[in-house]
Amino acid sequence: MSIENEIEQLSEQLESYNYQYYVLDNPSVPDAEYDRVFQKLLALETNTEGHPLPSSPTQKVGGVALSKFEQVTHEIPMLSLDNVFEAQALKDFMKRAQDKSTSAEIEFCIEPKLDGLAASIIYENGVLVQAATRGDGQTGENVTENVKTIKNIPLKLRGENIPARLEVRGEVFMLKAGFAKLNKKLMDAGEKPFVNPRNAAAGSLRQLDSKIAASRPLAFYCYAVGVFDGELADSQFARIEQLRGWGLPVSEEVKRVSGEQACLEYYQSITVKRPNLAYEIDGVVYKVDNIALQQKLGFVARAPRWATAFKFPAEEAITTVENVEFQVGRTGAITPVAKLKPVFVGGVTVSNATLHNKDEISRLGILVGDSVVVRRAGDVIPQVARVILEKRDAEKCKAIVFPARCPVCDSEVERIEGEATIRCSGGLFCGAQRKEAIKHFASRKALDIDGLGNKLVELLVDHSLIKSPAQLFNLTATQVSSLPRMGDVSAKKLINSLQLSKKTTLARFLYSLGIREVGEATANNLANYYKNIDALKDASVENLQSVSDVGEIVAKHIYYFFRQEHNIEVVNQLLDAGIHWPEIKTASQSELSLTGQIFVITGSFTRLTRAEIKTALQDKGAKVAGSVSKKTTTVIAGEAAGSKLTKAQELGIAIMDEDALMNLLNNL
Ligand code: D41
Repeated sequence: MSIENEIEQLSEQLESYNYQYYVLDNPSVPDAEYDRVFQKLLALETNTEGHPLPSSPTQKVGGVALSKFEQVTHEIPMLSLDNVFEAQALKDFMKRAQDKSTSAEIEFCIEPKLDGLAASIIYENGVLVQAATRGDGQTGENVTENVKTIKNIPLKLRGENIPARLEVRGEVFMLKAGFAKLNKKLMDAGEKPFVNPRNAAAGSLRQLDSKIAASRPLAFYCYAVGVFDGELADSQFARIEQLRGWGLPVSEEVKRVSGEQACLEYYQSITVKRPNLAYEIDGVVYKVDNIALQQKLGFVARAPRWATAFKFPAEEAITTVENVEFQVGRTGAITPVAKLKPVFVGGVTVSNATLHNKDEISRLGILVGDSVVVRRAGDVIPQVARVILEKRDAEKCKAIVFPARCPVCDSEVERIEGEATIRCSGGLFCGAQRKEAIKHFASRKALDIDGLGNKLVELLVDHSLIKSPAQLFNLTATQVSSLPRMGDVSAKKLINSLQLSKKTTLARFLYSLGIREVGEATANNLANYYKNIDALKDASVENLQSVSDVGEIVAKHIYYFFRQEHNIEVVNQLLDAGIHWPEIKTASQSELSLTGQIFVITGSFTRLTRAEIKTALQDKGAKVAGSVSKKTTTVIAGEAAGSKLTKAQELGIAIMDEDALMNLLNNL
């Protein structure tokens, strides 16, 4: 085969891979195979006898750097699009179109309004020869080199009956995910991030260095035809389908419908879909579908009378920060909330916006009194997008001061180093955390109060029957049966299970207190280590860290918890209510025969769970670690043990299977 033929064949192969991947979104070969063919083609093209085809896929990676963009005059001006903001204005538009038609109900082609920038691409004999921005509609900039690098734009069209000359028009935009990644990359490199995907798309398309443009996650969807030489279908929708057939990218959301009702339904359904779309849209475009009717309608000024955009309500608005308050969440996290001068944005009046945490506040550099841009996208909580520094009146602005005590219960606020969030340390005591704390207290792994589910806890708190877990034990059957949907029988049952739940274990009790980061396993370890609550209460941060699995952060949470007067009060109230547990006996030296040994458990077991094995070993004084090191004494290896077993073998550490373990435990 000649070099030319081979180049042609490989180019076609890669084009087909690109089409499957970027247009059909259905990759046909692994990336490695693509790379292999790509490298092979590149080698042939750079060979002295070879030349790249004008539409070669190797052209898609960029390389040419320009000193400026050439001007391009559009052969047919690129019109603009009228906007409407209300359903009534849309109905008027449709009525005007309907009045020019003889058919009973005219059809509309509906497209999502992509939020990017308009561009024109010209194909000659199916090969991409020029791309330009819309500019002012008459002249734009020649961005051919950059557009060629956009992944879903074919350099060569496929299929039948391709017009000898074809200008497609559409929107260049950036996928939401790509935008987020790009901004992270820019910030990591100490550069300024883009404000939104549209600016990012515009900035990327106008890069003079096409290598940079190639690295930007741009995409393109067609929505119109400009110049063409040949036959095209007679409706907007059918033309879009034609373009799709030639391998050009078209939004999946383009639909054809009849009548006003269906048009409004589309708007509703796309509003719901909007947050889940991979790209930003800022409205819906309605186009009279029939081309003959389009021509009859003509255009006014620079916009066609046969198309209009129904824009979503603005998602950004400017207002001022009047104050910053601190909200306590159900888990104790304290969130700064900007109190705003009410402003209409995204279809609703907004007077609060979350500021998330300290890091976000520093990122924004926001002060009380600042003018800010508020953003509300879809149903998400309104956010402060940025501060308008030009509008800052330094005299009237105040720094945001974080509270030292919980605004709800006045407990001390916990600040963990390296964590942006601050938290109320009130736990069971804090009103904001009340419901969650009681739900947790009653849950299966805590006091396991039968019949006291989440719904009932909410009812009890909402009807002011209880404020704290301790008050559960003062409830009477009469009080409980007065609640909606509670009969005498279930009320009595609840009182009975409350009674039964008082007999528990120290581990369950510790877990039920809801100390941060103290889960079931840690509670178990603490109970086994301290044996009684007083010893735990008095333990230092350092001492707490000798407990298995307790590191500095957890130790600090525990220490803090027991330094809060009201937490001690809650614990005492619970003990006074009659909560008790069997004494944990202190093992004598002879029982602690595994003291000083470090075990690692790996694989799965048939007779005991891993948690049970761990407790059994710890009860005998052993430490159980999570990973194998030189310090490990023995590795207990069950079925399907993996890398830990291999490591133990490498380090020459003793290995015990399930039988040997059972032997050990039974004979200690
Ligand atoms: O998605 C869009 N942003 C979009 C823009 C679209 N789906 N269709 C459009 N159709 C037109 C006409 C009817 C004039 C061909 C447009 C635009 N124009 C447009 N975009 C920017 C200026 C004009």
